[in-house]
Amino acid sequence: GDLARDGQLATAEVKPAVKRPPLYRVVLLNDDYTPMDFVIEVLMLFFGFDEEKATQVMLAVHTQGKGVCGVYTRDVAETKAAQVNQYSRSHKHPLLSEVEQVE
Ligand code: TYC
Repeated sequence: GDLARDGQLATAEVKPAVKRPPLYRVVLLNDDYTPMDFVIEVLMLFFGFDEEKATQVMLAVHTQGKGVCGVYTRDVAETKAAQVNQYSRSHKHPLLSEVEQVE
């Protein structure tokens, strides 16, 4: 907006008061023990994948060591990662997820 005209600062333009929040990846880590079917279930339950897509993501993590499950705002990413880790622990599997900031 034109602040000189608005009677505020002598600056022609200001940023609109709308800004995209920082984004965070929820990453799933491979391990040697968690059953593949359990990983697929987690991906469907907490990230909304259908079975085919969940299988693809699981196999990508299995072969590449880690993989992105989704990209969210910080609170959502932290909540999903905590839910995955709690659910895995409660089922006695070592499956872990982490959160990393998107640069
Ligand atoms: N590597 C596991 C197995 O062979 C499967 C697995 C995939 C575990 C993805 C964790 O995030 C993971 N049973």
